[in-house]
Amino acid sequence: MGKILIVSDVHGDRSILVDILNHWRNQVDAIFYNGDSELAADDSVFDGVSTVIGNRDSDVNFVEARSTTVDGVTFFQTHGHLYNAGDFIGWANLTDMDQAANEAQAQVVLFGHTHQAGTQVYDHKLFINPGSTTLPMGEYASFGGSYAVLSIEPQQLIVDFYNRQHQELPVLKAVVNRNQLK
Ligand SMILES: [Mn+2]
Repeated sequence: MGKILIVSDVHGDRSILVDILNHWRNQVDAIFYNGDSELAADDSVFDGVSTVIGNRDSDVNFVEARSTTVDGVTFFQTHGHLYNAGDFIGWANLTDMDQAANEAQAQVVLFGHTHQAGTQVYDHKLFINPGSTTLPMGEYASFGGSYAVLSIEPQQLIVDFYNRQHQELPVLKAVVNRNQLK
């Protein structure tokens, strides 16, 4: 069973990223950071971390998107602005990311950009936005910032969300049967 840490949109708040990584590094098999760090791509905080570029990142050494397979699950990771994720009424516009995820043959899409924590199953894929650690928006902004941990189980994918104090946010928890996914 694999565990994946997912963080996004720290917007220069390097210390919370260090804190989250220190808390989880030895408990997870992979770490995804979904953009808008406003840090350098070669910052040591990103050692062993899969990163992508956000609309507020100036370092062109960040890549636009990645597809990565962990424990038999293929992930499509991108910030979201290059796929119009922010053109939405509600949580996020998923259609353009969905098309790219089809090309990557991904089962899970990881993004950020909207700063709105949540999950959705759409077109047989699980979309996960961990929210922003630092500038949360939308329905769950009152939690003060969030990140997510995905557990890969044989029959299910389980997404748990946490606040900046590493306390679980049960209202955001999602359990998805893998037979719903491609
Ligand atoms: Mn952002």
